[in-house]
Amino acid sequence: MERVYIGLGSNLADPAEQLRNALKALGQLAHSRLVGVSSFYASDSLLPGQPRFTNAVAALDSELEPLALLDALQAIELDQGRERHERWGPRTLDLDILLFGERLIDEPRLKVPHYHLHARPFVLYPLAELAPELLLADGRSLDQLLADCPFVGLERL
Ligand code: A4P
Ligand code: MG
Repeated sequence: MERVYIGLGSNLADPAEQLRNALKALGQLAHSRLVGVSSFYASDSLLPGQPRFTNAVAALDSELEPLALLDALQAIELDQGRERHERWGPRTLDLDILLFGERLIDEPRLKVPHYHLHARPFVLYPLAELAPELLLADGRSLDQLLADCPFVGLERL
């Protein structure tokens, strides 16, 4: 079993519903147990001209290997994308593996820690709810990252 942190993001018309559906799917993943979910946070998109995002972080204990988990997350993304496609256009559910135990992974399909982790408030603040004492493999603490990443533009829902 390894502790995995997953970043969830959506900017569809009802992003919170997207996140709730994704969390339901994560709760049903084989060989895994959903052990924590942060609050939901709203913030403007980093890409100009896009609707606001809703983001959250989930903690999962999993026996899956990293690439098997990535496959499962991409299946969830596709599933919800396809479901919503006719009504709201392209898929906008994003599931990112932020951390996978202590592992450092550098494969074409999978880089862990995810680059979203280090400077994005909509990742760091929800993560801090679940793992305030977290230490990264490079020796930095989550506290240090938070100190360099002010709670600006983030709305806790
Ligand atoms: N991949 C590599 N490492 C990982 C990992 N650790 N976890 C690969 C998940 N996937 C990983 O993913 C592209 C490829 O990354 C995958 O096929 C996988 O093999 P994707 O989901 O299609 O693309 P993405 O995640 O949308 O791309 P990217 O570059 O992460 O997008 P951005 O630039 O981060 O934009 N603003 C707010 N407020 N909140 C947001 O969540 N998100 C974006 C997404 C922009 N602005 C935002 C937010
Ligand atoms: Mg992604």
